[in-house]
Amino acid sequence: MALVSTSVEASVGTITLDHPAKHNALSAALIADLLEALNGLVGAGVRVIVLRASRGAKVWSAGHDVRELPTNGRDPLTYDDPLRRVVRAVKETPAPVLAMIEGTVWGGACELVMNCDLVVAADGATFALTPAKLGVPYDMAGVLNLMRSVSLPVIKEMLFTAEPMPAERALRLGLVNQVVPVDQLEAATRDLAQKITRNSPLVIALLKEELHVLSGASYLSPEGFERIQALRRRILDSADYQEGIRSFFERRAPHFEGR
Ligand code: YXS
Repeated sequence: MALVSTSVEASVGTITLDHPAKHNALSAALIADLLEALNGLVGAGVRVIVLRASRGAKVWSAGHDVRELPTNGRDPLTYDDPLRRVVRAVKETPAPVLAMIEGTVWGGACELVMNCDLVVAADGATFALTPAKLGVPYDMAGVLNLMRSVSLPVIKEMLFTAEPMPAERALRLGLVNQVVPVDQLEAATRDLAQKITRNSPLVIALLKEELHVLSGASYLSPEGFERIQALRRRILDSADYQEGIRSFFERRAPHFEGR
């Protein structure tokens, strides 16, 4: 069963996350369907892609599938992991990807949304970055993706507190482009998409790639890379990492001991 559905109307392709039983958790299976849908819409020549959840969703996406967070010491966020692949795909798709947000967005899904090209949110939406709550040693590619979306103090607050940020505040901080009443969400997203489809798709694809390449022009020494990987490895081997995941399944607050 496909965990996403797609549609095309007037050069705008729409991908709907459609696994409500698991709150659209970004499992490997859902991401495989999402990547296939993205490729299909690019092949169909759409000029804008809207990424949404089903109408009325209380949770847009619950983030990385916690059941797929390895507890055997393997790193859950390496280059070829599903979350890394889908965030790259969204950033590299020539057509702009508009995230249309209704409900709550968690963890890796927040990174996915923050790396879409534009975000239109309903006024009840929230955005939560959860590595510190779950004890997950987020990876550098992910942190870099987040750093580019808002200022350092804002991303530190979101990461250190893991608290959901309301859409209105996200708008003031530049994390989203528009916040509208939920009954105007589809019309506002469609209107924004149509304004884009009227302009040159070649130039828009070039501008998107120029912004992607130039925003990524930052230097990291090999020694700096290795040092951070060593820090992440220690956390993957820590009791806190196991505690974070166990607390989710036991539906209780985690008790981290810093070891
Ligand atoms: O018990 P069943 O089988 O019905 O399944 C439950 C949940 O286990 C499942 N579910 C998830 N399964 C895998 N991964 C998830 N992230 C996930 N979230 C939910 O969906 C079924 C219904 O969930 P339930 O009963 O909790 O629904 P609720 O309405 O009471 O609460 C909705 C949420 C979203 C508040 C709650 O499900 C929740 O807090 N989910 C986890 C949100 C979160 O912390 N996500 C971050 C995942 S880790 C991640 O993205 C990165 C690796 S990181 O952490 O580093 O950012």
